[in-house]
Order: sequence, then C-alpha cells, then structure tokens
Amino acid sequence: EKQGDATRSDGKKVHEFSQQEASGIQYLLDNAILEWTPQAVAEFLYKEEGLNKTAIGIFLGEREELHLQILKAFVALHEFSNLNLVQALRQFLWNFRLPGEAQKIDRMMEAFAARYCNCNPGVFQSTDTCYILSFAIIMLNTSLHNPNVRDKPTLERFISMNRGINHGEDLPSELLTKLYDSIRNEPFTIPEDDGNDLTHTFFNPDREGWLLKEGGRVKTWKRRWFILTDNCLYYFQYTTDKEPKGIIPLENLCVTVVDDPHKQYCLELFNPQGKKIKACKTETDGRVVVGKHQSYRISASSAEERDDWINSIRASITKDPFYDLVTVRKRKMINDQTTD
Ligand code: 4IP
Repeated sequence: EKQGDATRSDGKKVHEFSQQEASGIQYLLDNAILEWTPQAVAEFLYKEEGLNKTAIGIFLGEREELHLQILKAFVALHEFSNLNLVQALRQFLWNFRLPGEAQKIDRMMEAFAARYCNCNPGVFQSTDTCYILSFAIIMLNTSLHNPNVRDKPTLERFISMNRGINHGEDLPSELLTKLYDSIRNEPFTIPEDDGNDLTHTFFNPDREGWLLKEGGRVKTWKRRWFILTDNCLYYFQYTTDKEPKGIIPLENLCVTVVDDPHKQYCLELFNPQGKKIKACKTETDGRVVVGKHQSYRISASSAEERDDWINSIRASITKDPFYDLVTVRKRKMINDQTTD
C-alpha cells in the first residue's frame, strides 16, 4: 500500500538513509527519488518506516532555510490537540533522536513548543513557557530514571523549580502534578537507544578522591586529592586545603586509558590537537603560574576506579547543552516582560 510513494521505487536507496548518514536524504533528492519540497520531505521522514532516527534528528536540525521549512512541516504533521505536554513530548521524541548540538536542539524544541501551543491555545501564556517546561520535563525524566542521579526530585521540588515560568506566574499545580506523575510512572522511550542519549546523560558527574599525578617537567609522582566539578579538575595536597595546588580546565581535552611502565591503572588527559594543556598551578612560594604539562598522567588504585574517573571526566567534558538553552530562554522571557 506504500507503493505510491516516490521513494519506494528503490528499497536499496531508502536503505542508504537508514545507514546513519544524514546526507542519505541528499542522495535520494539528487537522484530524484524524492520530490524536493518541504512537505514531501517532511512526510517521507515522518511516515517512512525503518529510517535511522539519529539521521532524521541531525537532518531536521540543520540551519538552512529549506531545512527550517521541512522541520516546520514535519512538526505540523504531529497532532497534539488535547494531549498534555508529556504525552505530546512522548510522541515527538519518538519520531527522531534529539541531536547533540545546542542550536539544533533549540530549533527543534522551539518548533515543537510553537506547534503544541497552536494545538492547545490557552494552556500556556507563550511558546517560551512551553519551551522551558518541556526542558524541565526532559530533565525530570533523567533525574528520575537515570541510576547515576542519586538525588531524585520530589513533586514539591518539581513544582517549586517551575515557579514563575508562565511569564512571572505559576502554572496550575494540578497540571504539574499530572506531568510529574506521568514521567515518574513511565520514562520517555528513546529511539536507537545506546544508553548515550542526551535525555539520559544529563546528570551531575562530580567526583573526588585520592589519585597519583605525575609532574610536568620533573616526572615525580605525587599523591593528590582530586575534585572534579564545574568542568574543571582541581588537585590539592590535603583534603582540607582551601587552595588547590593546581586547576585543569577540561574544555577541549580528551581522556583515555594509558599504559605506564611504572604505575598501574593510568589515565591520561591530553589536548587532541597536540597542544600544551592550559592549566594553572601554585608554586611552593605561593605564586600562581601556568602549568607546564603537555599531558597529565594520573594513576588510580584499581582499574575500576580509573574507569569511573574516566567516565566522570568524559561526562563533564561532554557539554550538556540543556542548561544554557533554558537560561537564555528564561532571560528572554524576563526581558519581554520588562519591555511590555
Ligand atoms: C614537581 O616535582 C611536582 O610533581 C609537581 O606536582 C609538579 O607540578 C611539578 O611539575 C614537578 O616538578 P617535585 O615536587 O619533585 O619537584 P604538585 O604541584 O602536585 O606538587 P604540577 O604542574 O604537576 O602541579 P613542573 O611541570 O612544575 O615541573
């Protein structure tokens, strides 16, 4: 019954798009298998079975005008009338996988919020409120269902976290309770779930503990108390020290397991471009100077501990785009209110 669609003429070519490649759709278009109109492409992405949902997410998030139109048409194919926000999000987030890039997420969630408000006038004062609450729900989903998050938010906390998001006013607590219960009873189902989805990885990667660190120029090993927080690695001589001996900003760094002839269970922090690592350290006389490490070699006391650190450092380096998006949107809402 699907034979009528332009794409079905060559199953192999459709298959190309299922192979991860976002450019697969370009292939279908270039070979005139698919009509190049926003509506036709959107319907293809929405209805065609077996497409790679990660590729759909990447494709729909592109910035070019035509892609924006396709995204709009794609979102318009969703019927959200009389659904609560969680029900609508379940539908929406099942049809593609949210890409990792902040600007793409922003465009897709903006389109979603606009469509939801269109289908359900009067529920929210504006698209911004719907957008912010959608993120709050995605974060709630992670907090409640990711085993790495120990501190599970209660309903009261969820309600208080969302105070004032309806342009300074509170949303009805019956609504927030319903959304909270729905997420608590059933997490979002993520397509092509490899355990690495944004809606899962949102958790606090902080960690602290004793590790051995090799010196920069002089290769001595020192036992140091390490704290991972705010995308930085701090090390101290004693756990009670107020000032760290060194601070390593993790931005743009990579971390990996490494074999060392002298120490077991080593990990290494390095700059993938081969550049020296930008870090600072305090000299014995108290002066703060730039670190001299080309890379940092660090030894843990077991393979398990080493891997835990590597995972936490990786989670910390992988910038979570959600925070910034929501902050920007909340600021915009406040500005809109004051200029009204
Ligand atoms: C020192 O060796 C320590 O290993 C320092 O570590 C290290 O600084 C120095 O590296 C290295 O020369 P000695 O104490 O044997 O002199 P810590 O600061 O933890 O005491 P880093 O930069 O690793 O903190 P250089 O690169 O400053 O020489």
